[in-house]
Order: sequence, then structure tokens, then C-alpha cells
Amino acid sequence: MFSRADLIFLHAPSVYDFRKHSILYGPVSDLVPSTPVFEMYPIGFTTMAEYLERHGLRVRIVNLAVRMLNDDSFDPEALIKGLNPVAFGIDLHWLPHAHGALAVAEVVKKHHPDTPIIFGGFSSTYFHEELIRYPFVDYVIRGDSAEEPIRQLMAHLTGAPKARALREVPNLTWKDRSGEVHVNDHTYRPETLDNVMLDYRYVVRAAIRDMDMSNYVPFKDWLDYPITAALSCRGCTQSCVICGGSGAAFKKMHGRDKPAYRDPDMLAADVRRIARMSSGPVFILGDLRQPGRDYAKRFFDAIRGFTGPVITELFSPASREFLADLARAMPNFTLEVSLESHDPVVRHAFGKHYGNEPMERTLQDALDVGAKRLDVFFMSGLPQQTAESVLGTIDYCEDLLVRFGKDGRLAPFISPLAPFLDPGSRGFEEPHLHGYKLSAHTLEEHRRLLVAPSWKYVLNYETEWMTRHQLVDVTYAAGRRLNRIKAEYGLIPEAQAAATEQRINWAVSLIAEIDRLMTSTTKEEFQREMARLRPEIERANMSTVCDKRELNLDVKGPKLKYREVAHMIVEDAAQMIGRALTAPFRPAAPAENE
Ligand code: B12
Ligand code: SF4
Repeated sequence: MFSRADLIFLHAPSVYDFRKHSILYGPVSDLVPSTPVFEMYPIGFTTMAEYLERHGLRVRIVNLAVRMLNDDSFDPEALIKGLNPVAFGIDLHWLPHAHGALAVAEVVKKHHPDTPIIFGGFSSTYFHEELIRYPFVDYVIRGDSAEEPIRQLMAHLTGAPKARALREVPNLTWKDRSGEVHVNDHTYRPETLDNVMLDYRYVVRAAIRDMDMSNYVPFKDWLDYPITAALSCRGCTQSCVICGGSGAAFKKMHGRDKPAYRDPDMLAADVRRIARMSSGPVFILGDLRQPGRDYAKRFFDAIRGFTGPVITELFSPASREFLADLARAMPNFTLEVSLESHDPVVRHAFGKHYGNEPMERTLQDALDVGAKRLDVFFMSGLPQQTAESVLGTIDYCEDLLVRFGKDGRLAPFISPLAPFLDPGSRGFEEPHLHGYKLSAHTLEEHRRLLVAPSWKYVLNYETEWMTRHQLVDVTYAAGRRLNRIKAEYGLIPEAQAAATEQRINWAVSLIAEIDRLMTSTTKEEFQREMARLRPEIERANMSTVCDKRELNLDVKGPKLKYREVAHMIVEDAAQMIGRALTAPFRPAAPAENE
């Protein structure tokens, strides 16, 4: 039983209800902490929740996806039915949630026909005019910064004094009572990232308050590996062809000409605050050199002496001097670089314009100055990239291991561009210029793709250089070879490599079996056969081309710092008692059941 929340954020699984579908998801999430259910909710849930609570509203997060993953008998519909907020917020941020987010909204509307449903996130922004026309969507907040627009909308919905009329809420797409759609101007676009707080203490506090951690964990195994993020910016200075978070995509969707940066002192304070609570690595998002050399210098000055594990990213080769400064400031650092391909022609077509030699020098320098690990990422499904080229990339990974991999600090990874080419990216907007052939353009088309029987048919693209069949085949072939190389060079234990190879083999034969069934069975037979294959499909669905634990850094000591958490409980209890003693009497609102 919970007191009534003003707003409840719901995070849906990619496909609803994935537990009832037989889908071979493939290696779509091998290199992120989530499973193919994409159970991670957007970081923006926490920045919005913190902002709204700061303004006196009560907010809850319910991660339906994690709850469904953790418990087969969990009934999301029953939970939704028992909730009773003023409004629901549902993220359609990542396009792979097109099926789940819409289905969850439909369930919410069924049980709460009079409760407003607010959508937001990048995909909601891109498809806002289509999205608002679904009968179960009432509002769409557009843009990369929804904290203030959703505060204004919530003020309207809760009848707060001086609340603005709907037509005055910035970035809002909405329907009036007659069903007419209104698109307010996109005027809220803060120039810095200083007005938000990415405060994981909000998450822990809210979990304690609701006596429920399960709704707040960002992904399934987070309590075992509490990786967190700190944000240096919104937007990007680069415009990689496939990326919906690129400068070009931000310009198109959010009207930004340049990224919004977080003050470097505030960023350092964010990292330190997170580390008081968790021993897990803090991923500092965004290349610290983007805002200019002075930014990184100020950040390094502010963070100097921090010994916790951090992950930083480079978008291009870096000077030895920069890397040495980085190492002095945060000695326990891991570096992530995405080379995309070994072939500079492919990399250039991708939108990154540097050769191998400067990046190899950067890798050597990073090792010399003491990087704890160097994760080097490659991708399949790129412009100008043939199947042979993808396999050439694996040869290059071996070269890198021969040259830089002696002490096991360099780890190469490869994954496909999947399931979707991002809307708003240059590749999606002008596919013909970059050699992409799209099989879906609208939200509804993507929603349908998501329930295709295997990832081969979920993909929303092919390229001039590879059909979907070739892309799938070469992705598995490349994964298999890289897995063996990693075992050979001692990066992963033999048993783990054997288990990964086993999953790749299962996946390859399932892909072939599904293809065969698609052409040789009736619809009913196909459904029956797919249901029969479900246990095998599930077995092959996790960590396909590599074991996602390969990405994890060693976390020493207790993962969450319970003394700090206990301190927060005491602080909160004291505040609650203080408020109870001083607050005027307010009649209780109907409670929520779970
Ligand atoms: C960090 C990051 C991640 C992190 C996760 C961070 C997280 N939990 O949010 C990791 C590495 C795990 C990740 C994974 C993935 N990512 Co990512 N990610 C990013 C990145 C680089 C930054 C996001 C960020 O920091 N945002 C800042 C926070 C504060 O804002 P926010 O979360 O966006 O939320 C704000 C708004 O979006 C909006 N909003 C969001 N949700 C909602 C909901 C409501 C109701 C409302 C009102 C508003 C709202 O308001 C929020 C507050 O202002 C962006 C690129 C970029 N430059 O933006 C890509 C990006 C968002 N990711 C993308 C993709 C494709 C993915 C993956 C699907 C990739 C994959 N196949 O594995 C997965 C999905 C993982 C999952 N859900 O389980 C695409 C999305 C394109 C699209 N339209 O679908 C982007 C744009 C670019 C890219 N290709 O990386 N990602
Ligand atoms: S892929 Fe390119 S455009 Fe996208 S966030 Fe990374 S560097 Fe920026």
C-alpha cells in the first residue's frame, strides 16, 4: 500500500508481453547492460523525478520490464490496475520500445480511462504527430529536456495555482476534448545541463520510501554490478551517420545547434556523490574534450584525487598529454573507443574521419599512462561495409591484441547495428545517400517489426553492401571468431568461450530453422512450431556474440555502500517527522495498492 503519487513513470519492456512471444532477439543488446527486453529505463526518469519532487510533486518509478524479467508470475496488468496517480508517464525514448510502450499505454487506458497518459523521449519526439493519434496517448512532451515542460504540465493537471493553460506549455503535443491535435512551439531548450540533478540518492530514497527496490533498479543485474552514469552533455559535436544522438539528429529533433554542457565542477561533484553510495564504475558520458581543452582541465582539477573506477570515452584520437592529465586526475580509469571498422573507408562513411595510426598511438599512450582497461568497439551493418570487411575487422582485432594485448587490458568487441537504424540519424533521414534501404519509416511499422520471429526480420534496414541475410550470417561468424581469439589471448576463460560458442551455434541453427518454417508452413503450423522452439530460443537469447559480463570491471568491496544508505534513511525519517509536526492537516488521498 502506497500513498498517492502525482505522477508514475512506467518503463515497458521492448515487447509486451515478451514472455508470451517466441522471438529470437539476437545480439541486439550484447554490449549494453540490458537484456534484449531493454529493461533499462531512461536516466531522464530520475532527472525528471528529482526535479518534480524538488517542486513539491510526488513521483514514483515502476520498472515493469525488470519486474517481468525477474518474476514469471508477475502480472503487470494487475499492478497497473491498482495504481492511482494523477497521471502516468511512459517512455518511448528508444525505438525498440515501440511495441511495449504502446501496449502498456493501452492497458493503462483500459483500467484508468480518465487518467492522462504522457509520453516522452527521443522516439516520442520524432514520431509525436503519429503517436498522439493513438487513442491511449494524451500528451507528448518533445525534446531532450523535459524536466520543466513536464512540471508545467503536471501543474496544470494537478490544478496548481497559477498553472499555465495547455496551449502555453512548451514542447507539448496534445489533443483537446474534440480530439483535435495541437503542437505547441518547441521553445524549452536549456543551453546548459546545469539545471538538472542526476542524483542516484533520489532513486535510493524513493526505493526506501516505497519500501521497494525492484521498481527502481535500472537493469536486471544492477545490484550485482551497480554501474552508474554522470552526464557531461546533452547532444554531440559529431554527426555519425547511424546515430540518433548525433549533432544532426539533435538539430532535427530538438532544434539544438550545439550540445548543452554540464559545468565541469558540477560534473566532478556528481561523480563524487555517486561514489559515496556505490563502488561500481561511474561512466562519464561524452568525450570530455568536446567543449574544449579548458573544460577537461577544469574537470580534472575538480576531480583530482578521485580513486574510484570511472569509464571515459573518446570520440577520436587523443594526445598523450591529455591522457596523462586524465590518468593523474582519475588513476582508476577505463577508456572506451569506438573505431567501428578496421577500414578507414568504412569509418569515414560512418562519419569518423581519422586513420588507424593516430588511434593506435592513442591506445599505446593510454596503456602507457596506466589505463585499467581499454575497450575497443566495432560494428557490423555500416555504409561501405561488406561481409569480407567485417571479417577483416576481426583480423584487425587480433592484430591489436598482438600489439597491445599482452597484459589483458585491451578488449575488442563487435556487435551489429541492431535492431534499428536510429530515427533522426543522417542514415535514417537520407538513406539513399548512405547506402541504407529502410523497411520501416513510421512508428506503427516499427511496432509491427518488433514482433517478427527473429532479429533478421526485426532489422529496419539493409545496406547496398549487405542484405539482412548476409548481415546476420557475418555477425555470427565474426562473433564466433572473435570469441575464439579472446580465449586464445587469455581474455576470457576457455569454459566461458565454449559457452558463448555454444549459444552462437544454437542461434545460427535457430535462424535457419525459423527461415525454413517461414517458407514451408501455414500460419497455424508456424505458430505451433515457434511455440515448440521457445525453450531453445530463450536459451540462445542472452549474450549471443559475446558474454555481456566481459564488459564488467572488477568491483572491489561491497557494491552499495550501506552505511551511506542507512544514513539517508535516518535523514529521511527525521525530515518526515519534522514535516509531520509542522505541516497543516491535509486529508489523505486514495492510496495505491500493489
Ligand atoms: C547514455 C546512453 C545510453 C546508456 C543508457 C542510459 C539510460 N539509461 O538512459 C546505455 C549505454 C545503456 C544505452 C543503451 C541503449 N541505447 Co542509448 N544512449 C545514451 C546517450 C549517449 C545519452 C543519453 C543521455 O544521457 N541522456 C540524458 C538524460 C538526462 O536524458 P534522457 O534519458 O534522454 O531523458 C530526457 C528526454 O529524453 C526526455 N524523456 C525520456 N524519457 C521520457 C519519458 C517521459 C514520459 C517524458 C515526459 C520525457 C522523457 O526527458 C528526459 C529528461 O529531460 C544517447 C545519445 C545522446 N547523445 O543523447 C543514446 C541513445 C539514447 N541510445 C540509443 C540506443 C539505440 C540505445 C540502445 C537501444 C542500443 C542497443 N541496441 O543496445 C540501448 C537501449 C538500452 C535499454 N533501454 O535497455 C539511441 C536512441 C535512438 C532511438 N530513438 O531509438 C541514442 C539516441 C543514440 C545511440 N544510438 O546511442 N544508451
Ligand atoms: S556515435 Fe558519433 S554522433 Fe553518436 S554519440 Fe557517439 S560520437 Fe556522437
